[in-house]
Amino acid sequence: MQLRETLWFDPTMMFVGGHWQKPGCDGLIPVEDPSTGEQVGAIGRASGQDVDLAVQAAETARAGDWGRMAAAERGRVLARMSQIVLARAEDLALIESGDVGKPMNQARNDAVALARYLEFYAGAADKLHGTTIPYQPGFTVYTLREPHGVTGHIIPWNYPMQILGRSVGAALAMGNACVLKPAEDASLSSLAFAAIAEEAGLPAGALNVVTGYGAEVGAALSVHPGVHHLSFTGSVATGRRIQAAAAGNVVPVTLELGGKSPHIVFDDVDLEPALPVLVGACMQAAGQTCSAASRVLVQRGIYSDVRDRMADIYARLEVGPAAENCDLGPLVSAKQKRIVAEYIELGRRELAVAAEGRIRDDAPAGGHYVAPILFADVPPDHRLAQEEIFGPVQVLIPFDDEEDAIRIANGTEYGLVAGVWTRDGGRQMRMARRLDAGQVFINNYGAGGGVELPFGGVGRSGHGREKGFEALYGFSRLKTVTALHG
Ligand code: TXE
Repeated sequence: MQLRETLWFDPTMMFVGGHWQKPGCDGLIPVEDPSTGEQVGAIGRASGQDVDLAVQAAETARAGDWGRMAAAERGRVLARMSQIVLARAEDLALIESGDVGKPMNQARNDAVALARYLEFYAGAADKLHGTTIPYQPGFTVYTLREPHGVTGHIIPWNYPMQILGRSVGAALAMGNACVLKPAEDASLSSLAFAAIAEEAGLPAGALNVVTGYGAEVGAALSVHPGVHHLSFTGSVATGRRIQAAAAGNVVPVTLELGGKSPHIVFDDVDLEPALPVLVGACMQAAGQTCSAASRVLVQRGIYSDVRDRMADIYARLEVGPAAENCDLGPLVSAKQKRIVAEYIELGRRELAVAAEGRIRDDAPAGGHYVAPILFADVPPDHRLAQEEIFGPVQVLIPFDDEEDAIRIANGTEYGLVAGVWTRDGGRQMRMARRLDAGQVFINNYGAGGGVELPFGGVGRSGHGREKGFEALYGFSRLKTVTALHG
């Protein structure tokens, strides 16, 4: 089925104050099919004035029906949204797959994950509350957990449904009114989400979706004085800009900025179940994953065995059009392909290639396909072992012992996720404590899974936590009430 036929809303409209409206300026942004490189549609190109309208609509919602709604009722609306997402999961998967180039099986997972986020936050909406605090005689002191007000959400193109689920889902559960700015490369699922919110009866203005370029719409949203909290997932460079903008208005900001996450494989591990996870944790979404395990650190005694067995897996990896259940689809854009290709060229010049996957013969010539590649014996300070590539590129690094592994694993600017593979219980605990990362997996890896699990980084990977119950603290503020009653 064609992408265009799957859309049940007009993608050139933005969703503001409960209405589908044409952005103020006349421009459109082309929608490209990454599998063919062909234009398959267009979205609206909003401006700073449209952001103003969206923020005003959000403010009106929070002063009105949405702001007055009981927490349990907010939860019911989110639950209805979750059910509609599930009912429309196949359409959502087709939309996402066509828009960002994700194989259908992975896009289906994203749709189900979005439903699960909404389900989780539906149940959590009336569970977070304040406390009473013992103070001096004659006083009653308690805290109130309140929404920030208007929250701004700027999201990237790699997992739009999952990221809006964890971010907007939690913000709505706490009673905030949201303005969502999806990436210009991947706005269709956010617009579909707006249509679902409308169908579920979310009060007008509680969710506003404004499509457009980062430098126009994203920048306007991040400096807007009517926004009380900003949540951003994307590059470090843009994250810095958003943090600086948030500083101007003195509003809190949650930043999730990617990583260079390590898998650390000790020589006591059962390799058979570990190997496909080591590879899959980087090939998911063709490596365009913030938590991609792009560095594989292997203890020297088993290093050559792991390298050879990973090479066997790589030789079977197939890259193909997104409409199919290939291991990898195309990258999202020509720009992303260019960035990744430059890293691969650098690696070919300076490093040893351990293995490569294959682009299928039927992959259309105009698509943004990149064959996965594994580099061996990579010095830990090499650019390919330090910089986020955001493509299907993994590096193998040998290490001697625990101390060496910690030094290498913690030796980048990032700290999002880490995987530790060992049967030694003491070592598992020591490593989990010493790794600079927001999340550590022991004998498994799957940062995308588990909506219950708090997620976020340290260092250049950002700060603040999304997902799980923890996100609700971030999307709310605490008020202390001190009453003197004699
Ligand atoms: O990111 P940007 P890009 C990394 C990854 C990738 C690189 C570049 O390494 O190769 O970033 O990707 C909006 N003010 N990640 O250029 O620019 C933009 O419209 C406000 C990691 O796509 O950060 C989009 O909605 N907003 C990451 C969002 O920011 C602005 C996921 C992300 O775009 C803006 C994506 C501005 N001045 C890329 N400029 C992860 N953590 O998973 C852009 N935007």
